[in-house]
Amino acid sequence: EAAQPADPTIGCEREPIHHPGSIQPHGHLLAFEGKALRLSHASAGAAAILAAGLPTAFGQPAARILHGPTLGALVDGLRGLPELGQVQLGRCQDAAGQAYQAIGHRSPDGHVILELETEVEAVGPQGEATLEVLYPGIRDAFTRLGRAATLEELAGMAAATVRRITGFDRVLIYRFEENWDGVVLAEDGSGRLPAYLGLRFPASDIPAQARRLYEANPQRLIADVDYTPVSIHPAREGPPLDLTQAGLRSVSPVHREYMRNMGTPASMSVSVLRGDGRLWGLISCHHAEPRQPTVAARNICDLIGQIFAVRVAAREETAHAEARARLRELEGRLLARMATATHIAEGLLADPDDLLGLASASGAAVLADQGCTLVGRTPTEAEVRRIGAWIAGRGQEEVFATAALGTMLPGAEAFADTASGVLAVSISRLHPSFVLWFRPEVVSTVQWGGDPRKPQQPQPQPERLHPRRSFAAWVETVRGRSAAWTRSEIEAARDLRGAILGVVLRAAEERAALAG
Ligand code: BLA
Repeated sequence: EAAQPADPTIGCEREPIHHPGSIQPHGHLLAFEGKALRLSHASAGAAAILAAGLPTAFGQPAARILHGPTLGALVDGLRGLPELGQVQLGRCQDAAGQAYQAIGHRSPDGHVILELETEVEAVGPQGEATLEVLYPGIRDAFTRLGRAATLEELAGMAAATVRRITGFDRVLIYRFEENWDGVVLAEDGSGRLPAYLGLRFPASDIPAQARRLYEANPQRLIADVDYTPVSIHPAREGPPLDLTQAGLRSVSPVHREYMRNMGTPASMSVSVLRGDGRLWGLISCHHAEPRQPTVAARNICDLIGQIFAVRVAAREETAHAEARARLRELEGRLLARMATATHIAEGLLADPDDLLGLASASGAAVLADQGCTLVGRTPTEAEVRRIGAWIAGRGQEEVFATAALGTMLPGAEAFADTASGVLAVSISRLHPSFVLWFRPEVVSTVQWGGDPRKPQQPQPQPERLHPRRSFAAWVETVRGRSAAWTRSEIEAARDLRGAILGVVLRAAEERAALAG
């Protein structure tokens, strides 16, 4: 196993996984620098493909050391690489007749990197995995993904499609929550590995730097967890090569231990990105034995991941737009009443259902001009005033929203049954005045894939971090939380605030005009 920095103060997130100094053994890696593409790094054993041995080949131009009918042809491809992205440079063979798939890219630290992935005999359904053969199936998947009625159905189709193409034993659609915990939304499996559908995993299972890496590079494969890492030798001393975009990059030993604990000798994942490039989730595949899907099959999975991401984004946008349209109607009615009422509160409360409906709340309150009016299920007036004063004390927030007030305001557990969830907008720039909406506690159970309080196990080797050992479902009862406030509800509350401030301002101006 490659020696990793053994500093006990280095947490999971500090491990520099983008420059491990080694690769997985299913190929060779060469790095070149400068205009002449002089060899600057080579993985151990890469001499098998070079016209000169190491270290003689170091510093020599690519054109001189990549020889033979197929390897020589790669040089033009390397010269023409774009700034970003991997380029498939085709199939090639070394002198011994071993076949490779060649992939080139420019690394963030300015090297031209050539990866030669050992070609595998395609087994199972992916034996047919060329674009020509698979194109009808991909087209079909595209169409079906567009017709899915629910997100779960859409995710299930994506999982089944990826499994059909790759033959992995288990394919999961894994979605990140707001706090980066993850939930298995859909699953398709052969039955050889345990089912994880519906389980939740803590954020620490995929630390922040790994998530950033997966935003930058959407594909990864661990073909055999028990591999021996192959060192990358540099021509001279220097910072380690940046392997952010390299497919052969050796993976974190902590994660390899995690995979062994999970009983998954092979793992492949594809990033699902949001429109803004942030990680939405992963398509995560496992096999009960080592498995190296072909480059073509993996690229098709990458494409499926992208199609899936576009469909997810479209669904989310449509749902949001529909909800906004519905809430705008309510906003319009509330506004019309406020415009004719003597007091804003009077206008807001004329039809309590409209005020409650704006945020799908079970209770609401208007705190303004010393008055406090309550509708629906709310805490007592004294408690509502206390909540208002506490929010005012937090400073100049236009909108405040929480689904777990009890975790923020001491003593709020006492009224969890009416106000675990609070959404509030301030409606005066001068006085602490608010419209507040309340939601009751919804006691729920979360099924975790193993006890999340033990992301790291007691350590037999204290100098190394270890992932937890058990992934047996572990049920937690969650109290003190309401249903979450949606983006459309929060936006509607913000709009209402703007309208109220407009009405107040106009009224003040009118009074001033009368007085003048
Ligand atoms: C990476 N952790 C990962 C990856 C996954 C998970 C999918 C991406 C690599 C891959 O595709 O295998 C986690 N795998 C899961 C989860 C499920 C799954 C949640 O199947 C659920 C079904 N992991 C820990 C702890 C640490 C840790 C305590 O549990 C840190 C000390 C680290 N996980 C860790 C690291 C990586 C990782 C460093 C990056 C591996 C790499 O790309 O080098």
